[in-house]
Amino acid sequence: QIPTLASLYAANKLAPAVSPSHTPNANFNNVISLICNDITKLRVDAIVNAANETLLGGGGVDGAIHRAAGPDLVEECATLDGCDTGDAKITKAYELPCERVIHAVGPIYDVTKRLGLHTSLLQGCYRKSLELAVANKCKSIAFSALSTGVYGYPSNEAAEAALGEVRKFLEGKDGAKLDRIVFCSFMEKDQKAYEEWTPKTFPPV
Ligand code: AR6
Repeated sequence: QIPTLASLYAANKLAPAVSPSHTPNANFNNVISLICNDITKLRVDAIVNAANETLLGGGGVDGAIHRAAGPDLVEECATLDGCDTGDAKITKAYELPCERVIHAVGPIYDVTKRLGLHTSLLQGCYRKSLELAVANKCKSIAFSALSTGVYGYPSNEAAEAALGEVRKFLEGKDGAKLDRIVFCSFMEKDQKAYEEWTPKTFPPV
């Protein structure tokens, strides 16, 4: 039975820390939700940051997450020795309403496309983030739209790659260990891309 979005809010599974101005607008296979909101407000087990290889903070969603988490976050990040593109590392969440932050380093589109590596690197971020979530007993995870800001990845291509990789994970051996995967957009172009690609990737049964 598919839980209603209202019941998820009531169960605190997908509750923004402040009154939501948007509710999730899709719910496929009982796991996938879309939301257009500030990811720092989501009270899920883990949120996924669009970081850079230093893991020491930056602009965009990375800046927002570090500002909301407080200075302890960058201190922990500094102990991690950076992170390769296509990979991810996990930290505590400090003053954020979620429990953990997964810092994924998405590919810079132009550079990696020239090498033909853009898709596999972006998908690597999603796969590694899901693996880290499961390894750390997180049941719910919210992704920012990795690489689609400063790193220049076109929203449609990114949504297709992200959803495809998540579907693969859900069909794999650990697929049942997560009960909520949220794609958290911030700009309309990304929201539109997820609204287009979610039903294509998870056709209604
Ligand atoms: N909540 C959710 N999504 C957001 C928020 C927010 N508060 N703010 C922005 N976004 P970007 P990238 C969306 O540029 O392209 C940083 O400086 C935004 O609309 O943050 O992976 C890092 O340190 C976009 O869809 O990350 C790296 O140096 C998405 O987050 C570099 O930027 C990602 O945009 C990474 O570039």
